[in-house]
Amino acid sequence: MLEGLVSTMRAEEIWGIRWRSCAHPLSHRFMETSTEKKSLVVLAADVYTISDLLNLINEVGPHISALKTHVDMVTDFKRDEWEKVLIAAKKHDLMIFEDRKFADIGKISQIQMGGIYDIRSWADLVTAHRVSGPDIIDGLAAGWDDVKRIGGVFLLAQMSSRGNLLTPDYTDSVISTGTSSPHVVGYIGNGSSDEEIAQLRKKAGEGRLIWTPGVNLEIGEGKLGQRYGHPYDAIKSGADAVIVGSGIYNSTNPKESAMAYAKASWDALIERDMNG
Ligand code: 5BU
Repeated sequence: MLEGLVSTMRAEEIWGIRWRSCAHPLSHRFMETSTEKKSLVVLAADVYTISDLLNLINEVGPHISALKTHVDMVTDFKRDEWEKVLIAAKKHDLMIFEDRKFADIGKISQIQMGGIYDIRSWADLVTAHRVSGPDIIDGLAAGWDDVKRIGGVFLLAQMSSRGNLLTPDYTDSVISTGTSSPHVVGYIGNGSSDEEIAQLRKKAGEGRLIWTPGVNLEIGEGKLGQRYGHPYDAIKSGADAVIVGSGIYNSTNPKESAMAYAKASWDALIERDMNG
């Protein structure tokens, strides 16, 4: 109890204006976990089987602050086996962030939160496009409501892949929707570009998280149009978490890599002025 209070105080001190400006409880949960672990790394666990997922979580769990999944990539998915992933995530105090990129109308998105994967019953956070209209967010929130859970939405405000269609005007509309919805925890930004992250932070203000994929300690072009920036630069430019996949799971030593990403991200946060 006292330990919890001390860690809350510490997160508040470290995150400063972000802590004070964000209203969604899951944004505070993320800030607490990341402060405790000194890591702003969200693991993109893009592996294909539940056992590979479990091995990866258990190896790097102490050095990451949330777990990003693509559940429809898991070839041996069974709802009861998936429970093992949930238990492993809980053991390492990781929120589960299903990168489903919902994009349909509100009512269908609500139904898609159920279905085979039943995302609403285990995901704390999901991604969504703004392209179909603002009601998608209420649809997703209704999905969680159907199972008496609370979750949060990350809207795609930018993307890391080259040639994407998320123009600055589109980003403005995303921010305006996000600002007026209590269910929007934050935005996905383009981690490969410091300038784009800085612009997004300026547009988003202080009251939402920005998480950025397209991050690798080796910057440059990735496979099939992916682009990479450095984790330190992403956080320094205004992101609150770096989403890292292959930089960790494809490395010869995932644990050491996770620690290196954690250090780069944490150092940048400490050097960033969070007093506003
Ligand atoms: P990588 O291996 O670190 O490149 O993996 C990046 C992950 O982030 C992967 O799961 C993508 O689905 C995800 N991603 C992305 O790369 N770029 C984007 O703009 C968005 C998500 Br949105």
